[in-house]
Amino acid sequence: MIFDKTQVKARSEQLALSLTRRLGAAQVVTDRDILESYAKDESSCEPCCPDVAIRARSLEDIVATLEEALQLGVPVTARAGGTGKAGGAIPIYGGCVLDVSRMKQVLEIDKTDLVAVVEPGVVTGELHAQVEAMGLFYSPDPNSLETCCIGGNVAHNAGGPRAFKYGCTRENVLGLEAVLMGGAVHQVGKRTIKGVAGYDLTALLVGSEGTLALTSKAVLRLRRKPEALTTLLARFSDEASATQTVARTIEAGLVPRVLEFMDATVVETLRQAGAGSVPEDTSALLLCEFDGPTESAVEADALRFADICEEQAALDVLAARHVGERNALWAARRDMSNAIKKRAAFKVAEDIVVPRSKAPAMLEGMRRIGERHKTLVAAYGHAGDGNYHVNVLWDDPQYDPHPAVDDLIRLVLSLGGTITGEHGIGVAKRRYLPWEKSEAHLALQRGLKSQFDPAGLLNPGKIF
Ligand code: LAC
Ligand code: ZN
Repeated sequence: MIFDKTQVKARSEQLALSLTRRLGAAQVVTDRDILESYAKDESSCEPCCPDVAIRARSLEDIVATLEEALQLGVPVTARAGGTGKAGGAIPIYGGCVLDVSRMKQVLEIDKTDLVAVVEPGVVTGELHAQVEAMGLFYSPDPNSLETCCIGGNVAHNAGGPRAFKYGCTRENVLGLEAVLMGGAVHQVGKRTIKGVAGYDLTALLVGSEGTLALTSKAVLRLRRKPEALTTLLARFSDEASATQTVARTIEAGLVPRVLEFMDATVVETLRQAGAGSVPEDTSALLLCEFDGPTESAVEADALRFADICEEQAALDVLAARHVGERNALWAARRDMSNAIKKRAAFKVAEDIVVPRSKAPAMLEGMRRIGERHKTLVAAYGHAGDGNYHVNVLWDDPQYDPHPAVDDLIRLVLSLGGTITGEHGIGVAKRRYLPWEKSEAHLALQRGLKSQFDPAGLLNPGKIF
């Protein structure tokens, strides 16, 4: 559905008036300067300013906003941390941004049921700290964990390095309180591990990018906090040895919680960030972590991993000697997306996935694409999952990166992969969705969208 921005603006003024009456002026933002702060996320997609923003503090505020917005025909884009990488939180037709970042309560942490019930504005890293202080563990760890929120993690099915062992957000959400456009509230899913009562709408809503329903509460799966942890850094003089090591590690039945790959350009970026001393002859790195109940179990896994690295001609395997070293490594890795941005004037960041067995072919193909299109290409990411963040970097303002990115996407699909592993489609990857999914399949997906949101007002212009 396409919206006329002038009409949307006029209707949004009505919405601001009616919600000022219902919620009070403090929660309704119409000041242009503040609205600008809702115009973009952490993608390179074109910003667009909303006409009004509502700062929700409760379920009732979300319900009121969605009731009035449906009545008046105003598009609503939900926003929590605003850290998305595909433009999902950008209100591309204007209208209303529903900001849930003030809904920050952790409502419940249950040590027996191993669940946490949280509001959508809870910052993921803050939830980690809170549950870890109780000996518990919430595993999803998107790299923006210090600023991203559970609401956005749910909307995008956020991943992160630990997804290799523990799954992405979807594998760790048991249930949701979800609000439909128009304000109907549904309790979706369960608070038990098992449960097959009806269709699995939790799985559908997680990753639906705010286009089907909005999250007002999430029931999250907790685990016991692993007592032991070891962090290893393996250096390789070529990429193929690193990807072979990933394959052999999995075949050996090892389950590191993290298995991250960095290519030579990324290694150089890491070096510039001052994260440990990485010698110049390094063409690829694997960052690997094992966690478990005891030091001895973790040590045995680490030794087995080191053997595999040696068999694949690793230059060396270093264990982080102390917490400071581990933290420095992770700080640099977590900031990699920003650090790479500084390597060139412009960048496009892709989030592709290939079957793990196809990683060598993907990296080789990626290099050829870089040469053919005369651009620097850097890859890093969650090698255990076959999920690589491939960055196309260039300096010339006249350079058009699309042919290179198009070739990359063709390569990924030819290898049986998928166009996005954890960042979502948003606006950034809409162009490529029909390359991966048939028209008939997209029609089925659009049918789901119109079942949930017949008026097409929830986050319009995203995904399709
Ligand atoms: C990362 C983000 C970009 O893994 O997903 O760094
Ligand atoms: Zn990532």
